[in-house]
Amino acid sequence: MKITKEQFQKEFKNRLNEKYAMGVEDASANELYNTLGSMMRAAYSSKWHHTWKNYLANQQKQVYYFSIEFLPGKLLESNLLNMDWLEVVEESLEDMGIDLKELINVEPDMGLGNGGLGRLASCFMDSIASCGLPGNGNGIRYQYGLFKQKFIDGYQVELPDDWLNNGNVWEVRKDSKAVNVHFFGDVHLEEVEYGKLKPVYKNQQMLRAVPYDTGMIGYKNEMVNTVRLWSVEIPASEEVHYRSIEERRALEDLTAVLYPDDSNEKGRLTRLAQEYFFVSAGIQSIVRYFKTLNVSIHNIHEYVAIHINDTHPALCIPEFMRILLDEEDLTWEEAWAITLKVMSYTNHTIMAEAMEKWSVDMIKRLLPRIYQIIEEIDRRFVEDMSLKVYDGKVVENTKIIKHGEVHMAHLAIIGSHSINGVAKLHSELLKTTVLPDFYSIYPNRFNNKTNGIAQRRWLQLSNRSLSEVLDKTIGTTWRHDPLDLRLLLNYQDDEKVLEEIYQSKRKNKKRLADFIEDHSGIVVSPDAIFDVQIKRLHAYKRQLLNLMHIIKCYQDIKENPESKPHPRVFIFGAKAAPSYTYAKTIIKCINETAQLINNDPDVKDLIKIVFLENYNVSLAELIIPAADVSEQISLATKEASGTSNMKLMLNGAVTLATLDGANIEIRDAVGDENICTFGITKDEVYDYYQNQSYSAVSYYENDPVIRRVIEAFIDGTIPNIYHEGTEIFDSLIRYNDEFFVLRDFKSYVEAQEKIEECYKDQNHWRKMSLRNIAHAGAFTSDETVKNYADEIWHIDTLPNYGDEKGLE
Ligand code: CR1
Repeated sequence: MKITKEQFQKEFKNRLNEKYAMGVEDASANELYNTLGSMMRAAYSSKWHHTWKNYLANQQKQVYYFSIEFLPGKLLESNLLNMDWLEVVEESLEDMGIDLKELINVEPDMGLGNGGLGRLASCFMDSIASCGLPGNGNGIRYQYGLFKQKFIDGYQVELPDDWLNNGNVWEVRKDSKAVNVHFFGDVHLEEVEYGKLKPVYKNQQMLRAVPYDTGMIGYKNEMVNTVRLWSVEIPASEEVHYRSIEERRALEDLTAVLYPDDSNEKGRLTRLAQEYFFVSAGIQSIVRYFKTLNVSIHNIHEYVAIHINDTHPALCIPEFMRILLDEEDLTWEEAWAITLKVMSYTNHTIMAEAMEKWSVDMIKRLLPRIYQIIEEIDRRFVEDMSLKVYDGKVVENTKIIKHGEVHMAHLAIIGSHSINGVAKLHSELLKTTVLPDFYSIYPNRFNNKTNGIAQRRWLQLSNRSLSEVLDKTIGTTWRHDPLDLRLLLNYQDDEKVLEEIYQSKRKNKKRLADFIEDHSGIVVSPDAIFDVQIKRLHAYKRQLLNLMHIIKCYQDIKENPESKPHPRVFIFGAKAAPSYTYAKTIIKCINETAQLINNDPDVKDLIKIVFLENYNVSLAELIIPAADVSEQISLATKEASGTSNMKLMLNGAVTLATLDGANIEIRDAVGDENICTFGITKDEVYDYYQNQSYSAVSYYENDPVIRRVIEAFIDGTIPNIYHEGTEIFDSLIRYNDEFFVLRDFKSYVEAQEKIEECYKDQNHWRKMSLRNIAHAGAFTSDETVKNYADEIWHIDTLPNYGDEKGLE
């Protein structure tokens, strides 16, 4: 999609005039942003149309990625990059006296996800389009995204994220593609013709699902795929039933909010209804499209792959069965064989509380026909297993319905041909520890697909200065093929290159330091070590371990005022689920410790703590390029993969890591000498569990350093945390420190000392940093989605993709 400066400027002015009857000088940043966005959309719409026309003409097999979360962040800049418009637009706007950055600033950060899972889905969407693969997203158009976080007196306060307030230039409402979704009512099976049972419904509630499509533009390849997000409305025929505003509101609530909790939601019924709503709407629209191909429904698996991203869309399985059975008149056996070939599932966590279960009563009431189908899937599974060699215990452990609950992961596994984890260790644990019975039943279904990140957003766009150094040093091929970042290894002894990379890092640190000063009033020096932990606040991620180390450093300085550690800025970004009190307690403690340390003259600016509010994709784009140290310190076995570890490495940060999730693969890629690992291993963790031999209190009693740190929480050293400090103390000592923080404390401190030592030897540090960048190409989501495409979805690019980039 090429455009010249002259064309752009002319068209831009015309459009601004047409939209707002204004000239450039009178327009606000928002008006300019909307003008640019709508102009871009007009420009890629024909490619978008072409892309799906080509898929249709070739009867191309497509994947539909069902995810209850997508976390794209801002789209303006990445769309410009992928359209190959970025430079021309930047320069053209500048000629007109407009700074592109100001337009980027007014775009709302689209936050329809909680964290890693949603962001991964968005990286995949970018990569699928950029690799020319036929794939689409399917999700929910939440009216409110993940809450906005504010700190008041050090406490997290949640505010609504009304992101649609000023409209959304990227989406297209497709009224003609709306479908109806049914809830509640009574259902019974009637013999409509001899031997054929059909469901008959009474008193159902019908809702309208209206799709809003967003184009996913491939990187300079002229392809545009679709993410389809569904919004609820009241169908015209049903209007009479909902006369009061309250009644209407209750329905419209269905797609109003993203549940900001990965584990225990309130409003469970609404959440379950959300799950069915986007699943049913998505599958209906897939089947409707498939029918235009004029192919027998018996062959739908040759044209359609459906991916279940974590268990939230697991109802895909019974919903697809419902359509094949009730609407397409297939037999159970036929329908089941097809469903298995179509469905695949990714598990993203082994944390027990995040394993979804729904009460039988609730599913039965909300989705009576779907419940019948789940029951039948389960009945046949149990029958089948009992005929085979499996003992009763295996069957008991794997069935879908037990103790009045429906186990969604079991449904997803039984109904899919592929089950994958998101890093090598995690996939191994699924087989050996979390789901061993399923592994014994379906050994061939289990596989690994290590996560990846979109290097376009996480390097090309967010770190322009490093990108320029790379272009100058190793050429530009890395922009298409990130594995070429390896070429950088040829320059590890080149002082000039090392210096240039360092200067680019310093520039990014300066940019972040300015932001920190503007937003929190804290002054930090770009010459300090920027030590970064950015991720959701969760006990297993152990932000507490980080805080305890900071307190130790503080106590060391107080005790020994002459000590001269290298100055450090500890940077945090993290939201806690609103109902997760322990996580909120940790936020409060970090904030109060920051108050104490940042204002203590004895510290002489050797330590600063900065907890930036409202961590989101845009903030990550600012922090990551400025990081020196990447904190990946979860308890081994608990972090399925992590993806910020990959983003930070790609930007030259050195990882300080436990042997957890993808950290292990990062270590294998960069080698032991370019990463700092510490902490107990998975085997040690499981040994402790098995022998129940962990005693946190003994660390408290026997290690004076630990004792002094822990006491700071309760003895008034850190002010204003009377209750919170006690809660932390109790979690560690009374409740035996669930995530082995005290066990790993000493080795963490040692690892931190090693980091400091390496940093002080700048030449050494710069080499470590370079090697991290050079090896990060292995962690791109382009590679990850290609593996999904080949090994799970069995999809391919258009036959002529690459010559004509797949288009007419
Ligand atoms: C995991 O905790 C992983 C992402 C993406 C998260 C994290 O380690 O990188 O998924 N899981 O795979 C999650 O959000 C609900 O589960």
